[in-house]
Amino acid sequence: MGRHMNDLFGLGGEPVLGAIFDLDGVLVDTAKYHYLAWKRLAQELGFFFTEEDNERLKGVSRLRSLEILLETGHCSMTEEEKAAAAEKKNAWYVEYLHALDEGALLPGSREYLRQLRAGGIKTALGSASKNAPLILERLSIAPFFDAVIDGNLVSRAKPDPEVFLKGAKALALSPSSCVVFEDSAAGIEAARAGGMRVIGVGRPENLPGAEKYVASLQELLFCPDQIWW
Ligand code: B16
Ligand code: MG
Repeated sequence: MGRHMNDLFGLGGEPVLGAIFDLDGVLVDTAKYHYLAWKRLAQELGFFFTEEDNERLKGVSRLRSLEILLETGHCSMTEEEKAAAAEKKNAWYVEYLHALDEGALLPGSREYLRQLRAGGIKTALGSASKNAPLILERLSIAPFFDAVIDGNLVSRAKPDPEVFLKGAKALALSPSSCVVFEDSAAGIEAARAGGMRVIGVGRPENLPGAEKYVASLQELLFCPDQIWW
């Protein structure tokens, strides 16, 4: 018997026709650059921001990240000061992104995208980052996406499902025929709220609610001769 297209995801059930990928933490490791920039801001504010503190910022919007940072350092700012501080952090982050090369792609990312597309699966990006276009371009992976929905196109941050619903719509697919790949708890909640299937990238204990978990996309790769269509 031939393989089912869901074998590309290791999922049973209804056929999956579209895959929506979170960017940071799923396809690419930009967390260290976010961390460097937030740590620099904390230093300016007079406190040390640890890597452990930084875990709380994953998948969270830029402004919310700043608020968490301020909470950590017991600092307060006016809305204007917050806007300026977030802009300053972003300028540093963008500066660090210039050092980004293909080595920042997480294991299996490029090959898995290639295999899905070869299998007729539509692909979209669903990221909170306003820097997603720059990152896709630096890593030469923009051509692997039929649609890119990022922080520039959404008004409600994850766990609101807006980013993924817009992704499914851009692919002209129903949410239930799409699977979302996420590395953050807020992202998993968002995908489920949108009626999508979810594969968690990371440990089940940190990411409740996904249908399946992988440590990286590499685990889902098929050998080319195993694809039947
Ligand atoms: P930016 P994702 C998220 O990307 C990051 O995980 C999160 O740490 C970051 O604060 C957020 O993007 C906003 O990013 O400051 O570049 O607009 O995981 O949703 O791809
Ligand atoms: Mg993420």
